[in-house]
Amino acid sequence: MKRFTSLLLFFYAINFFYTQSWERNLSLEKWNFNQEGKSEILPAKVPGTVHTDLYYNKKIEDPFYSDNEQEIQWIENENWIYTTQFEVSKKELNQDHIQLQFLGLDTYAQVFLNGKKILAANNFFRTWEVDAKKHLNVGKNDLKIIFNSAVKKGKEEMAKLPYKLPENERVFVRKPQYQFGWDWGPRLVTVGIWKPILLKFWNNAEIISVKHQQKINKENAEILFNILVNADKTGVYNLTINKNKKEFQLKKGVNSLDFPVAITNPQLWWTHDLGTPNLYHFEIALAKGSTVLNSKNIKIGLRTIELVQEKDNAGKSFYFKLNGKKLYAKGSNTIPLHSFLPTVTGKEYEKLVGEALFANMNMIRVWGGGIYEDDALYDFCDEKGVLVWQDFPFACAMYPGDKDFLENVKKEVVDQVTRLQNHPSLGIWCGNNENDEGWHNWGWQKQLGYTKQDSTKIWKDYVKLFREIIPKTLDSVSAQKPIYWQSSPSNGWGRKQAYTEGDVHYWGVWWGMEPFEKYKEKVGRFVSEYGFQSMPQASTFQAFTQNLSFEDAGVRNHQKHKTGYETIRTYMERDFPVPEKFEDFIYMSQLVQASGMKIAIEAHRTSKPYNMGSLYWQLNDVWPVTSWSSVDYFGNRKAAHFAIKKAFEPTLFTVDFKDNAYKISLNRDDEWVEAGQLTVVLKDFNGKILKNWTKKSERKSELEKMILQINCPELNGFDVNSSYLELLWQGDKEIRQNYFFVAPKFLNLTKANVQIKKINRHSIAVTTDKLVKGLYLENLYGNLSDNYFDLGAGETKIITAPHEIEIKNMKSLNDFIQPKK
Ligand code: BMA
Repeated sequence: MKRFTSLLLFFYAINFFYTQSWERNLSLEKWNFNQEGKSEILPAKVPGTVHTDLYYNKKIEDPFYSDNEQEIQWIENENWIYTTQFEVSKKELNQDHIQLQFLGLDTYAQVFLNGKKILAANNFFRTWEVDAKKHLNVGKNDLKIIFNSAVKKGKEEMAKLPYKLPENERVFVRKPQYQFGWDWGPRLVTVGIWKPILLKFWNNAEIISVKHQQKINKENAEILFNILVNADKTGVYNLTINKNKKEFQLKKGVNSLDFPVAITNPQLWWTHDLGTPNLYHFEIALAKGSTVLNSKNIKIGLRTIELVQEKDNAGKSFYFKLNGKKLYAKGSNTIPLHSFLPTVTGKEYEKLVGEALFANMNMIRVWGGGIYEDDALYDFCDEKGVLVWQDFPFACAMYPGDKDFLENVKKEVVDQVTRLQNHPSLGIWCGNNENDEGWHNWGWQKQLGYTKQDSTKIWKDYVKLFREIIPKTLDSVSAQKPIYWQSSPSNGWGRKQAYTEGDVHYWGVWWGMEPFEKYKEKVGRFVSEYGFQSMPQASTFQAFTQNLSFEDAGVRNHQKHKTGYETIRTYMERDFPVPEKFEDFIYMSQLVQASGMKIAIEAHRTSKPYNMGSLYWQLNDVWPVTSWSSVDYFGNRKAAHFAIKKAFEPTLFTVDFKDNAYKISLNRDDEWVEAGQLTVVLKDFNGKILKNWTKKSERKSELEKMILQINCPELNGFDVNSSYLELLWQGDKEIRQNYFFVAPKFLNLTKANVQIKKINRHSIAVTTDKLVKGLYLENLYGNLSDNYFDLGAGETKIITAPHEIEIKNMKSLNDFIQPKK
């Protein structure tokens, strides 16, 4: 972050000398804060939050530790004042235009410059710009921001309505909804300056925004830039885009300039699995004569994207076409990276996208209870070829429909769509998360005692917001028509249509307590959520408690689902041994989650093209917690993450047991295979080969031709509890997978002698004398290339890591299973 800041400073300095516009980052000044009505003034970190500031000043304990969360709820009801003093030079004050730009204020902020109120902000997601010149002095200037309690504001608004909207005051407040508490996150309703404050100087004219449209043909493409320029003086100006230069006669005020740029031999932007995510870099400079006034850099990816919904026998398709090619979406849902967003650095976004890539994902869904993400997230997705499904930040509730609220949302949409629309990774915008499903399926009308009139009004407000205001504003701001989907999911998981059209959040597993096997039946056209919780590794628990026990207040507080631990236990009992010790229970909970995710993803992928997308819930965490994540708060990959990676591989085996036979087939994203051989070996746990089957294909052939069927009588005489199938594909690639006939708790596993040999600092070789299942290697220094894997007797597996490997502990399912006599 530091390096980033100095780079920024360097950039500002360059701008200062060569252009007529520059910015100063006021976040770098010395800031103080205090609680309104209290005299103690403390240093503050900007950007930041009041919670982190109180913590850095030792006024509160670590909000994430144990159940400290409960102790610090008072903060949300107070008002907080942030102040700074900054110098302005004579030269600076001589500039024609000086503006204060607030890139993110959380949320109800009254801003005073030298005692004059210059802004009343009321939306976390908006950016604010104020003419400051007339209020500034040469020398010292005072900036003061009073943050009013968002909770109190929300409650005031709530009291104005004759009915109660689900959920609580959060729906009245344009602020990340997860901060009010979620089933994986604490309630930490912050206030503060969450993004930098800039002091901008410009003369003559400045670029306000850059949008673009694309026309792509085989041999050439055209990018039609649309650039908004605010000119202060009429006259002739010129715009340069890379090497292309054009003159424009500008009028005073806002000018909309079109600037086509031709591209020969266009290289398209693809997701990483379908091709290369090619990007074109453009520098756009506005000049008067030879003086550059203002410049902007953007990266553009040439691509088309469609959401195909065609009627078919079952209902309606739901899939994306990227550059005319069908895309099977493999991915996850992301939530914000932290409860305190300003602590998140670019590096962490890089890691998040890195984990998506590690697990073979080509899409992430930025979920509606969070935020419009940081530029860094979309930049990495552009670069790495990952599509983004972006929800507008509304979730699991109904929202008000008064004029002020709607107007506020409209402006928010303008700001955010303007900021994000050039990213090739941004594939689809979605109105909200589960509001529609909630309204039609969660019984709010009854619970909250609505009259018919109330219901009509609330639904009308929904329609207005999500079917009119948001899509219309989105369209009007976008240079190219974007894809808009009104709500995710389109139908609740209890309804038939959920599986025949649109997208579905299938929560029969977990919420409905249905067995994992149900994943095979409940396959929708595009499953945009499904998931199962697991506990994070012991070291993550140790970050917030010293007492690893279910009775511990911290352990309880770091599980936000009412029956979370019981649900994990119930599923564990079905298929796995249930260990006594807390740390072993953690390990087993991860295997349970991994097995569920494997079943789900395989069910989805084998249903292709009926199903064309599988986004599990959820990739990451906002704090250390037991949740549905596959990577914990500290970045540790859970067992599920490795299982997901394998299930999302471009080629995988699937085994279908039907009509007394095992059908073994290859599943590939491209629907055919090169010449190769399929081998199935029946082995016992000591590595003895009991039987084998092969199928050869001489030529490139369709997948259907590569199915190997083993009829049950062929397995007669073998013990299914003590043997397994080793599946091997040798073709363009070599792929190996194991298939077990029974659930882990029925396997006759025995103690194995696992040996680890260090090859060098970054790699080890693992061997075993007997089949070892779910082998967990606890590395002192972080994630490994594989973990929680099975290893057959006599096999060797090489494990690598970019950092040091030092295995301090091992666990496997073998440790927990008593062999049947
Ligand atoms: C989904 C999400 C979240 C929630 C998750 C787990 O439906 O949209 O609201 O955290 O379920 O319950």
